[in-house]
Amino acid sequence: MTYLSEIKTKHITVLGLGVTGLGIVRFLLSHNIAPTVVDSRQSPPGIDWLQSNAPELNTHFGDLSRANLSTADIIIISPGLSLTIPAVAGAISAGVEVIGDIELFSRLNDKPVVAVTGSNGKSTVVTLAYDVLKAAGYNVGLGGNIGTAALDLLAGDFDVFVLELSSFQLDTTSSLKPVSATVLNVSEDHLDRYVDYQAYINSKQTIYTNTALAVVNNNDTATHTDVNPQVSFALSGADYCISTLNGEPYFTVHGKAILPVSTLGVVGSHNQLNALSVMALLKPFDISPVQFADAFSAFRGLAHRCQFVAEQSGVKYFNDSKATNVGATIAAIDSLSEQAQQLIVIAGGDAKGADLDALKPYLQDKVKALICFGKDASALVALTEKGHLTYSMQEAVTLAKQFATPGDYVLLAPACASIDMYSNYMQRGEHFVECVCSGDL
Ligand code: UMA
Ligand code: ADP
Repeated sequence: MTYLSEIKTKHITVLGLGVTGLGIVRFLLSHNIAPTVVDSRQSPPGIDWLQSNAPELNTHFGDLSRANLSTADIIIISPGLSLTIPAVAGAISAGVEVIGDIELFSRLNDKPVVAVTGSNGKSTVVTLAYDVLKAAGYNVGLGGNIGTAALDLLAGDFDVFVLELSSFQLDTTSSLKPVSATVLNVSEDHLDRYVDYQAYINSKQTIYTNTALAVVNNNDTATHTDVNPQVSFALSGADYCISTLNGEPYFTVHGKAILPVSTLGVVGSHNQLNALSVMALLKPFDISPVQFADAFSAFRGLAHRCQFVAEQSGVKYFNDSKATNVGATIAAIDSLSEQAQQLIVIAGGDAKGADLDALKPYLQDKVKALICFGKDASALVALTEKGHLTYSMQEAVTLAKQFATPGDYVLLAPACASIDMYSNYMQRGEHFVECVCSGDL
């Protein structure tokens, strides 16, 4: 690790003390590097850990303009902070090198990395890829935006890393050299952080820069690249696609049927696409059809993603609280409406500046009622005459129960972030489950 000896002489500031910041601080301390730790919050999430484990470090919590960021040699910034924040932009103009944790990881790591970005499906795809690699006997490190700071993985004895990368993480990364990389899909998200949609697409595209294999979604031009070699996935007409053999649909690679789609333990065409992308991403590894089948059949999906909650009086309830943007809500409506008599959708929260109009045709054709609450509820209600405004999850679920008749599905798929009313999407999903299952309703 020669880069480590190089930075031992530098003044390093870790900016942000959440999951990422703590991962960076722990890593640096384990190599006897003592950074300055800065966070704009007076009491950042990692403060207790820091006070117990490294009280000797220089810290600044609060207003970033008073943090002397320009005096650092290197700032390692957390993804929740934009490079355009004046104090950060000022440091960059003053010549300070600003990198993210994935960049530091990439400068130090010499093991193969499978890298995944996209607006939707990232966590599902990296988890399934992890499961397949495990089934094939690899010792796998899974991290990044899915929740484990990448630097927390570096000390482990892994053969390969599977990293979920957000556009925020990609914006501060230039040395990543994945063995395979994909932009799964792109739809509007995070427009509160990017000047426009194209800037968000450009950010996602940087995952391909140094990859040995680009994996593109044939049906989404925003995922396409000139980088070669590349393979494509799509439900039909791609290198990795679905074809029918003796009347049964098969996951198919370059025209050769590999394993039945029915092997996959999760439903919905979006999950079939996710499985195809996993097969494509793992092309550089020696994975047999049996190993794919073992992992695919055991996969039950992740919590808060189109998760079945309960059946009451012939009505099924699904929690897709992780549908934090329009694209994910469309995928959920599309997938569940294949089975439901009619769908009642609960949506709302913080739309992060997104244009919600893309939902309109799906609400028209497939949805009996759209029940909304939260910051951008009015904008959602205005999309359809089937819209109803409420003021809480409890009220929304009560109304959904009134509308639902046997055979209907009630789906929480907010198309928005949860931060206007909840700590995170998990808390929102759990509240939905509580409201659905509570006896008083
Ligand atoms: N913050 C401040 N001041 C600071 C630092 C952060 O106000 O000085 C705020 C940020 O604006 C943000 C929040 O604190 O609202 C968290 O930011 P952070 O950078 O400290 O976040 P971490 O705890 O390090 O978690 C990050 C990812 N979060 C974000 O990018 C916002 C986590 O993804 C990721 O799991 C973790 O690193 C490990 O890699 C979460 C996420 O919401 C799940 N990601 C977005 C998404 O998926 O849409 C991109
Ligand atoms: P991410 O990590 O990108 O947020 P997740 O796997 O957590 O992705 O899924 C987020 C949301 O997107 C969920 O609501 C899920 O149902 C939906 N989803 C999963 N895969 C896809 C896909 N391929 N296309 C569109 N939506 C998807």
